[in-house]
Amino acid sequence: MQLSIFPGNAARRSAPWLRELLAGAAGTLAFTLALVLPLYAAPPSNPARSASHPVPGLNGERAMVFARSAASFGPRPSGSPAIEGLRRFILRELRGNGIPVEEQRFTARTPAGDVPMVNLIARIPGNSGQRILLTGHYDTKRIQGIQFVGANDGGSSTALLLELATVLSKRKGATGSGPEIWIVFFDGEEAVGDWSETDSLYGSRHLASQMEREGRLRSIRALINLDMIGDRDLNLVLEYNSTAALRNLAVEVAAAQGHPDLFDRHLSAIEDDHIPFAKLNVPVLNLIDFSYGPRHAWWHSEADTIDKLSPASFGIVGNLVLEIVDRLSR
Ligand code: 1BN
Ligand code: ZN
Repeated sequence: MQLSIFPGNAARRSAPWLRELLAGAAGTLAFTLALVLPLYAAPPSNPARSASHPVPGLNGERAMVFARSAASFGPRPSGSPAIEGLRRFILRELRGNGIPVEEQRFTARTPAGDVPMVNLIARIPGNSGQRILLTGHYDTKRIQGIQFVGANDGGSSTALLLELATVLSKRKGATGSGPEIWIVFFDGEEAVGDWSETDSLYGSRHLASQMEREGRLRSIRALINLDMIGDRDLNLVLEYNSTAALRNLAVEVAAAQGHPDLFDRHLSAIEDDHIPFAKLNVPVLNLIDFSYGPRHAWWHSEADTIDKLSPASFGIVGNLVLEIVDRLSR
């Protein structure tokens, strides 16, 4: 097996930027440990694989390696050198797998002044005229006085989107039938100051208003947003702002895949990157685990580190998303 600084195709690149090298070295150590520790290296226990609708290829361990790499860049607020390093990592992974990616640059007016931001949009072709958007954020909240690395909050969405892009590009590559799949890495999900309608969701607000201007919203069959889905103690919010039909579909698919208790029983509203699209009547589904640690204490804290995540959680959410995409593509 190949040992590398970065997983996948990035390993074959030369002379990376120093920060990436340092960050990558941490990834190498972790990846090496994964190889020598049999318990860690064991395949994820993933009932979805053996359930009625197997989805070959989704690899929770690989997503875990991506999350470790993302977190190893350290705090990655919008406009920072660290988020630029992660962006280059994401671009190398996607382009190295032959997936075209657009860098959508814009300037966000924030309470701390103008901040340059970049959404990354990977496109997997489809010929039905419809689109499914799989989205998540790759920035982390700037929190003064602590080393907030956002392994789950920012890292897990980045990681699972990378894994889904890899799997979907291989699965759909041959035919290109069905909807076009966009894998969108949003910048600026986090508020710079206190969360408000104008200080949050910069990247998703930018893409939603651009698509509205261009008359492209009607082509979106669904937008599925992922956030904080790597929690080793996984349970997902039954999210109020999500479109009821998609929320019900997610619950039904989770049960069919052997996870009848994956979702909460009661509805809770969470503001996240699906909101700007929901406001424009796009069908949306927000998949988020919002009970992170005892009394949610790991959220936006120094405790949001890679040891709180598990490959099994990535496997469960990844297979759930793939099956929903399949059903919406029929
Ligand atoms: C999710 C992760 N969010 C921020 N980091 C969105 C959010 C903001 C959720 C405020 C609840 C409250
Ligand atoms: Zn956050």
